[in-house]
Amino acid sequence: MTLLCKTAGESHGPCGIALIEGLPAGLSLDTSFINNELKRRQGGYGRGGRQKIEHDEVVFLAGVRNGLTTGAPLVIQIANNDSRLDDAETTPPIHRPRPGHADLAGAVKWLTNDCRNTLERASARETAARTAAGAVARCLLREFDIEVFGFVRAMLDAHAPTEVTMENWKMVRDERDNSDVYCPDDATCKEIISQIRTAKKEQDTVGGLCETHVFGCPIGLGSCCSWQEKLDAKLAGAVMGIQAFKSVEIGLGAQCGHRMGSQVHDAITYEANKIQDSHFGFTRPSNHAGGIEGGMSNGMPIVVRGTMKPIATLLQGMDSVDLQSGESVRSDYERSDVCALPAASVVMENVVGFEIAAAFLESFSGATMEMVRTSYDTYCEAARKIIPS
Ligand code: EPS
Repeated sequence: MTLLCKTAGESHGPCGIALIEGLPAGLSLDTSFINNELKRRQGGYGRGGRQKIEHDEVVFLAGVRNGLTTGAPLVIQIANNDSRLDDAETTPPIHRPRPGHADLAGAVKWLTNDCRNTLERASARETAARTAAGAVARCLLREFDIEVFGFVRAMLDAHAPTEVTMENWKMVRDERDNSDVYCPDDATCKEIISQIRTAKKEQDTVGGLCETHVFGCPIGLGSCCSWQEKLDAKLAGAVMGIQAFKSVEIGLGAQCGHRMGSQVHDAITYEANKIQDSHFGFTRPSNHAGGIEGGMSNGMPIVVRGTMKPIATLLQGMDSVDLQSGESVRSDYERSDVCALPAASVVMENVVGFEIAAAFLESFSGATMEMVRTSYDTYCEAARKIIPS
């Protein structure tokens, strides 16, 4: 069964919901891990007042019994403390669309001059539910020693030089966790914090670049057979689907267009003594492909980067049009964040995790975790015999 997730909920409605279909029965859900991802998503320097009100935690409404999935659709609820959708005084109609937000396109699409319904659903509040769903999927990945790690790589001209490898990533993760902006490099953190401060002072906003690495993927997730099954295409869709993301890259990404083939492709080596690893002994001295070739994982770490544009709600406003009068006005302002890049890095880490889990279950399906395990083990055993010994 295909692993699917739908979310529902308005930013100031009673709750956010995620419905996940296609999980095998018997998966143990690590609630403290899932809640910790939600907590990290709420954090990061640059957030506005809303996160002081919310305390995101999952409630499993369906599909779980005694901490184990049942195989039935799983429903997660995350309560909104700031629930006031029907209160016209605190949640008034919005007639002055914010450039860069969904306001104008949504108002026209749903044939209204009130942007409220659009912005409530377009809000990045939705990413709480998506993060929780991704963290659930990562509980499955961890059973197979597949780990996902995301962080903030860059903002404006500040760019962390940190190299992330299979060997050092846990140490880099500790550095990230000690940083207010989820960036593992100290000097870059300071620059990023100063840029967020400047943006705040100037009533402006700022975005940046997030990066996610996946370790331990076996060779062969995804498929080259049809474009719908390509792992890179799925990852790109998932990351581009995060509010405010405007570009996605795998490995070298756009740099591929600036190099010759010999400087892009990763030579193949075989190390029989590493046959037990998830790459089955097929190693690479470089990873420009970002762990994906022909739409399939190639055994190297998967590396995805996503760019978040600056948040569209500017305290200084921008030139816009009043949808009631047609007059030129400044755009509306609602309480918002100056920068949600650290939070976005957590969202990205988890949506990437979800797609990897979906591809994993596509390859190794089963009604129960035991059946998935058997399918995975059978595959690994056969893959280790590709080169006759
Ligand atoms: C958002 C506006 C702000 C953010 C929100 C995304 O909400 P509010 O208007 O209630 O202050 O805080 O993000 C979240 C609530 C969240 O949990 O990430 C927007 O317009 O996208």
